[in-house]
Amino acid sequence: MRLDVVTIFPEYLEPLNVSLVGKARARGQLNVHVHDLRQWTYDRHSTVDDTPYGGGPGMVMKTEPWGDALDSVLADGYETGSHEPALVVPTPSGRPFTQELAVELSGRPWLLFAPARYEGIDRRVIDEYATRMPVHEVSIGDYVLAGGEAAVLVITEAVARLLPGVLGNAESHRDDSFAPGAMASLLEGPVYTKPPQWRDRGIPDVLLSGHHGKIARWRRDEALRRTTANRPDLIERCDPSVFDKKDREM
Ligand code: 6GU
Repeated sequence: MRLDVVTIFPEYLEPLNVSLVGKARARGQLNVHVHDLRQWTYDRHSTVDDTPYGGGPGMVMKTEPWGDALDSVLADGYETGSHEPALVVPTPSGRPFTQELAVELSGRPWLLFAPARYEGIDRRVIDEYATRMPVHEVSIGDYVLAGGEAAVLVITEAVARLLPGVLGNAESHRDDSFAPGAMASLLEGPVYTKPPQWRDRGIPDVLLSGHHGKIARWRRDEALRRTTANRPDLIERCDPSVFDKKDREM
């Protein structure tokens, strides 16, 4: 998969060299290019923003740098054999980013990220590229960040770990909270590892019982308990048929 990020803060994307995404790059599973938007400004001050038409607070990112940047990055990608780009525009006004969208994006050969600072990018840029490729305007949650760069890191990590061969164990994401169908979309319960005794704390006996049926039942009870406490909306959204009699006894 090829990833391009156009940003006024290329250093903000340094974490893409680290950990899972960094390793995927080193192995050649991800081909990442970070570009400085100011490369595509031609005035003395490298201006990327201006005041909004219609008035109001803040600044709007200008059409020309974004248009020239995206054209240039697209031309380079096509020349080097990439195809079918999708444009991802992180914005608090976008559709919620979900595991389902992460799965969809992980199936594409080429993602182009356009994170904005300030009040956003002039609408004409998004409308223009939407005539040429799928555009996903996505929000990573109901809070406001100073810019979309942190969201690019979030989305990239969620997508990269779904690529074939990136996670060591292909089973690792089967039971993920939010994986389509996994544990009927319940949150995952608590986990434990050695030592069996730490300070005055042990681990639940059932996990040492070797009884796989009881362990599975315990894990599901814990998942239900945690989901009810932290995300009652997920329980509401479940098809009632996913609950069995023992669930209802909780
Ligand atoms: Cl994607 N961008 C910004 N600036 N703020 C956000 C966001 C994105 N998602 C939630 N808040």
